[in-house]
Amino acid sequence: MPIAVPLSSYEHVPETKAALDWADLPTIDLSLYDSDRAALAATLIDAVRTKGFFYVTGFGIPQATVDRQFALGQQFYALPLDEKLKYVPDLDNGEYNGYRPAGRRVLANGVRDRTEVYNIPKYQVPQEFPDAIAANLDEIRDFQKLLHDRVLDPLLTLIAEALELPSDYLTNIHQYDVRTEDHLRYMLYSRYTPEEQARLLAGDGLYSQGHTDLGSITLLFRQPVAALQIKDHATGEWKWAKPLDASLTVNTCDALSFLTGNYVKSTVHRVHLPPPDQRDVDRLGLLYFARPHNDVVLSTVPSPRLQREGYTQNEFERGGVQVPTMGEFTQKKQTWQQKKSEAFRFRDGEEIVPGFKGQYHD
Ligand SMILES: O=C(O)CCC(=O)C(=O)O
Ligand SMILES: [Fe+2]
Repeated sequence: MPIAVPLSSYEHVPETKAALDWADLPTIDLSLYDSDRAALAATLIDAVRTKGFFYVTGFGIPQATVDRQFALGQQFYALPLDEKLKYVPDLDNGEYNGYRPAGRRVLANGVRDRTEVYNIPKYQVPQEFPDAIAANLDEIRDFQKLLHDRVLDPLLTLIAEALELPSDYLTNIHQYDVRTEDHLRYMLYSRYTPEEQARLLAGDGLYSQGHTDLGSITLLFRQPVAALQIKDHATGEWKWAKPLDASLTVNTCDALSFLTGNYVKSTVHRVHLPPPDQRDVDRLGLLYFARPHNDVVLSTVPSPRLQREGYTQNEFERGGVQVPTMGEFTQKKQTWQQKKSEAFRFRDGEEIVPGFKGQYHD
């Protein structure tokens, strides 16, 4: 019987004083969901068309609840490596729930990555947990459910309404009570040595290469260590995503782009070495990856708005190839992105499924 472990409260590091080129991102204030739905839907659809990243505020989850999740993540990463290694899934074959140790990727100038990932799926997926997590599992489940109820369902409803689909069209294929590939993630980017930092900065300076996420929507909790950068769809410029109080940073991803005939963009983003005043801290992230049900075929949805605007086919349909299901696409892309690499930009440009290539983005 696991013993409940008292969690120290999580201390966020101070914000950077560096003058960075911040992205100008729209905000969706979900406290207006009941009073100003149509305006919110219009702002949101424009955001996911033109920016791909946006802030969400007013979702009604107290910061203390969020900070408990950061504390749990911190507690997990404080476990001895041997203990964490007991929870590594078959990463080379696309399994991802559990622990992914650092050092599987080669970054600029041969530096090995220092990024650890721990993924916790929804309750339907069997998983073994270390005591520190098992003792707090009810709270983690409640948090996953809260994210569905307070954030994902409203956002998916707004997107469906903007596309002139039935309001529940997208929530019906993203149900909390259906087993899916959704997961909560604690992610730790440990600091690099000064010598490694210099080697990274002599190259592209990146912790992780420009990429898109594979599901429908990714939720990223406020992370005071500046590192996330996003690529502006219109100008192609990279900008820093500013940590904004009491907010989520949200991006739309591959599956939602497929489902909307590429009307919604799959946002390109990357993680850069933080500015000098935050370079020597360990950066802990808290994320939730939402994905449609595994049996959903990723074909363009019958939206009057998409039909009017001429977005009736995604890359699979245009290419006349078989349209994958979410389950097939997940397994293939996870396998592509998780393979242990011995070289920088391993497998760049490789076809993941007919009609879709795995790419790093500059
Ligand atoms: O750490 C971040 O800010 C983003 C992480 C990310 O892009 C990912 O895990 O897919
Ligand atoms: Fe990502």
